[in-house]
Amino acid sequence: MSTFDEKLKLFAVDLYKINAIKFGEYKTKVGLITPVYCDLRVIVSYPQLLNTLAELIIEYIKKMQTFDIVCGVPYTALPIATVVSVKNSIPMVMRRKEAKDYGTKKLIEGQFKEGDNCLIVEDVVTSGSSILETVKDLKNSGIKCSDAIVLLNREQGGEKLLSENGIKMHALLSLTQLMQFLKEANCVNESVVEKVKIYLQNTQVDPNVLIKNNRLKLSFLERLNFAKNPVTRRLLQVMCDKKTTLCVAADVTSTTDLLNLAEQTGPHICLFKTHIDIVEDFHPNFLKHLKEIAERHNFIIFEDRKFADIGNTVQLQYSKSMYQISSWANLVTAHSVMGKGILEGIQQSEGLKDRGVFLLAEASCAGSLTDQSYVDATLKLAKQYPDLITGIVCQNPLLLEEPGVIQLTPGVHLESVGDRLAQQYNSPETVVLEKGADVAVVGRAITKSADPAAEAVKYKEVLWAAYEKRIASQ
Ligand code: 5IU
Repeated sequence: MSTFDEKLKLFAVDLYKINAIKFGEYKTKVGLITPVYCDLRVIVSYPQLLNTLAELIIEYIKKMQTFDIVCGVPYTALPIATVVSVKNSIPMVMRRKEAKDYGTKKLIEGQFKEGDNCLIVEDVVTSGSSILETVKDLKNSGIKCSDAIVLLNREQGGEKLLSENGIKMHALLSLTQLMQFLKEANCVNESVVEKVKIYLQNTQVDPNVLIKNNRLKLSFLERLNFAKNPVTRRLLQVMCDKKTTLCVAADVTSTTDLLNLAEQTGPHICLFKTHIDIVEDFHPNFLKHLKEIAERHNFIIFEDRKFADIGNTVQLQYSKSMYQISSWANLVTAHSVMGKGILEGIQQSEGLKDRGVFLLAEASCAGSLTDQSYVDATLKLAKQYPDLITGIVCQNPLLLEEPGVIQLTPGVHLESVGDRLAQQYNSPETVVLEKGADVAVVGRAITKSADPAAEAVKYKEVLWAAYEKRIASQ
């Protein structure tokens, strides 16, 4: 055994000792049961081991070309990349993962030049998708990426996916080699080694399957077949027929302005989003006019009511009062925080037969309290109501397993980055190509412009071009 391998073996045993590698039955992110679990987050509590890992990486990369900068894949690899950077005097950049604060638009922190060659640092690779997310942001900032150094290759297809995307993966350890080392050191017995081997044979992440099930790569027409909710099917059809993914946010306070806006933007939108409780001269008669315009211009009326009470109250809010939302809006929004009661309440109310709900997972404004576990729980709730849920309102590309579910993203503006009340904007291209939006919500960029119809055409066209670019790229 070379001295490098000997050092690796000692390091592997140390990882086992600090519980960074565990054996038993663990649930993976996608719900599979795995007999081996690797979690390198704990390494920050063992500075000596972090130091050893950085030394191993530095020794390994001596054989490779030189790099201008290093970047760790957030979060676990950040401290690893930091130590590599410090020990090897190679500057580091950091990719932001969390939603940006109001006003800052930077994806990559640190100083770099266009064309700098960056080495990606990662702890464990399964499918390779986390590395690709980081690479995407680096490349968008003009940084070149061709190599990733990783501690452990789980040998589940990540290397292939990465190489198909132009990234060569260099792993200090493969899972098979790790098992061998641990067996030789009497940390595990033969039956555990065998279990891991069988698990690996059965759980290869096939890049082709990943791409096939990825809604972001499918056309709206293809996705129509997957949609279980009748309003979603109609929406997808309208989007294809009119070549538009634009939802106008009609935040105006008089019925005249609202009807004028519907008339002007109607030919260019798929959804017309109202906040009926901000209209000062509301009278039920005006809804007849709105419905007539919607039919004539073939768009769907969407009341952004954001229901957030117990099911019984939501049922009353949805179908009673002077607004009687359920009798004219095919789509509404609801918060997920109250759980299934809201969805049951909407489902069981009187009103239009075809109805759909956009469930809120994330907001566009700075300082919103939603976090990843809230997003995950929202998706789980949505899955339980496939016939009712039209989509999810969010700001990041959701891995919706179901291509028949729509991602709706507000906070879109071509010129502004935000308002004085914490709203944050992205460009139409960014929301479609980077944030995963299917339908984009545009409000004041259109409603406050001198010519809302012309502005709607402009947004429709940029959004549609971005969608076509997204499904064309592989
Ligand atoms: N809206 C957001 N952000 C959100 C959610 C809803 O902006 O996270 I949830 C609504 C509010 C407004 C519209 O009706 O979308 C955006 O309007 P402007 O484009 O004018 O900011």
